Amino acid sequence: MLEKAQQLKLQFEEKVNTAKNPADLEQLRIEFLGKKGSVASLMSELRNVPNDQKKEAGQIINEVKQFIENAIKEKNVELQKLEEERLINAAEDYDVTFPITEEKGSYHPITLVQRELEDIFAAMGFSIEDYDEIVDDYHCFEALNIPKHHPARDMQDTYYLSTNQLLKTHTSAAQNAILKKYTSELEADRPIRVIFPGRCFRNEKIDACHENTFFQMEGVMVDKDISISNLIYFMKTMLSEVFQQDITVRLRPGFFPFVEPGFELDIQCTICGGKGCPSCKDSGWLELCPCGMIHPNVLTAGGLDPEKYTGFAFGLGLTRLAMMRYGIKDIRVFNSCNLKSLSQFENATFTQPEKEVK
Ligand code: FA5
Repeated sequence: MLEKAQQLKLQFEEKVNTAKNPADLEQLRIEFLGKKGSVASLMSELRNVPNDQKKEAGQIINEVKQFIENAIKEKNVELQKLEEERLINAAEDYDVTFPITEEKGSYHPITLVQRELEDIFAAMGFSIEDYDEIVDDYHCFEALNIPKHHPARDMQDTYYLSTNQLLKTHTSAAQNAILKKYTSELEADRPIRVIFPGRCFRNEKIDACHENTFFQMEGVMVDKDISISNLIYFMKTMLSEVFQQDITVRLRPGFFPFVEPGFELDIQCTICGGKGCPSCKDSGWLELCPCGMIHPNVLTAGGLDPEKYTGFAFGLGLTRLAMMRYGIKDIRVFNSCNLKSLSQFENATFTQPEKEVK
């Protein structure tokens, strides 16, 4: 046993000197100290050693094991040091006088609002899904009961690509895929509850409340007997959670081919408190969350029986919600890359009307 242990030690010493980096060393560790490694196999041979020699043989093996463990540790320190030196030598532009800054990055205000909403909806049992930004006509329009002549399909509104595809104009473009993906929920007697935030693109004239790239958050809920009351409950809960206090909203009829009936949920402008300003185009209100009961044709296109199931959908304007949430007067700030403006919201609470945020 002594001979075998010494042989193992020699074998290890030879190999450890050839290790060039931490990965080689890890290989060695596994080879010698792993569960099926050489030390373990030597240990298993202890059972063949006569009882009166077992103790001494065990000690010898343990000493070799200890030796290998220590040698690996030492070699590791040596290799790490060499690696650091290699990196320093390789960095041609390495500047030792470069100031070390403690400045931290921050989340974009839209990310903050999106995460807040995701938490609120997740607490109400909603799943969160992501969807493509490049879609086809079927998903963006046809599956949503949007007829061929509808103005939304106009080149004026939609960015078409040479591949016959288009940039998603609204998050509703994911509805069909989501309904199909979650059919199993209904089969298991559970409602479909999903939100799917995303970036949208429209060929819009840009002003204080319109961008050509903005974010929406869509949500759908489908089950037996879902009604407008469910829709209103979820909208109210969501808004009171986001703003953490009463805000004034109004619901008015709205037309979207994919819902029937459809509504526009407007929020009183929190920048001017309803008096009228450029952020709300002087109306005192901002269109925030169109919604409605999912049209039977949309349910059918999604593979669901409209005789059996009903549901609601909403398409929240996430960028506009962030404006109201943080008192940002001009939507163009969001895509401005102006870090000074964008980094001040991480710890912000709801901004009261008239409170200025530069
Ligand atoms: C839609 O996009 C529908 N897909 C919403 C919907 C979903 C209705 C489900 C019914 C059921 P609309 O075009 O109104 O609707 O846009 C929804 C929201 O996105 C608007 O209320 C607004 O808050 C925001 N939005 C729309 N266009 C812009 C834009 N150019 N810049 C910033 N936000 C915008």
